[in-house]
Amino acid sequence: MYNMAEWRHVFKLDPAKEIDDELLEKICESGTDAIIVGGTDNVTLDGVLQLLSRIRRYTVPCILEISTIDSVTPGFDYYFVPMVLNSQEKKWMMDAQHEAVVEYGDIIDWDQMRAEGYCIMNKDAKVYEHAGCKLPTTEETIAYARMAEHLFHLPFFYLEYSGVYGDPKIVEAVKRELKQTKLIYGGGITHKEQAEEMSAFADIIVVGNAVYENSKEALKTVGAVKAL
Ligand code: 1GP
Repeated sequence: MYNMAEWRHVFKLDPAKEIDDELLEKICESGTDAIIVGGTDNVTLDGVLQLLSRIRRYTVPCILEISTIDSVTPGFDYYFVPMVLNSQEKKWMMDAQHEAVVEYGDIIDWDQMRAEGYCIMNKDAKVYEHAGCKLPTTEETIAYARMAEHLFHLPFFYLEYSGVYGDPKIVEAVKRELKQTKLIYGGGITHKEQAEEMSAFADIIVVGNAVYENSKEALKTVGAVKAL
C-alpha cells in the first residue's frame, strides 16, 4: 500500500461542506500525501459516499476518519479511528469503537485500520465539547503522548487544535517524546509560514478549514512542507 511513514501533509475535507470540482481537483493534484475525509457535524453516509467517489477520480490516497459508524463505507484506502485521550467519557476512548467492532469485527480489514490517539487542545472546537474533553496542561499533554508511544503503541498521536493555530512550543515538546508514534498536528493552518513552523516538529500536518476559507493559501501549504 502506501508508505505512511513518509507522509508530511494531508488535507482534511468535510463531507458536510460544499467543494466545487475545480477546487477539488487542485486539492487532489496538489502533491499532498493524502486526503482525510472527516468532520464533526452532519456527517452522513450520503455525504461521505459522494465525496469519496469524487476524490477517486484522482490517484491521491484517501482515508476516512470515522466519526459515526453509520457513515462508514468500503472503498477508502485506510480508516482512521480516533480515540480521544483527553475525553472525560469512556465512550470516546473505548466504547464507541468497541460497539463498532462488536457489530462489524468479522468483516473489518485490520490492515486498513489505524488508531489515532487524539488530544483536543482547543476548548472552543465543536469536537472538544462533543467528546466531553478536559484541557490538559503541557505536562499532562506530554503524559498522553508518552502513553500513546509506550503503553498503547499507537501509530498516531494527533494534537488537535481544530479552528485555531496551536502553540508550536507544545508541539515541539510533544514531538520530543515520540519515536515510533507519528505526531499529527492539525488546527488553524491558513498559510505556508504556519505550515512550515508546525511541520518542523510534527510528522504530518493537517489543513482543513483553510481549503474552504482561502484555498489559494491552503494550496501553498503543500509546497511549504514537501519538496515538490
Ligand atoms: C481538523 O485538525 C484538522 O480536524 C484541521 O484543523 O480545520 O483548523 O485546519 P483546521
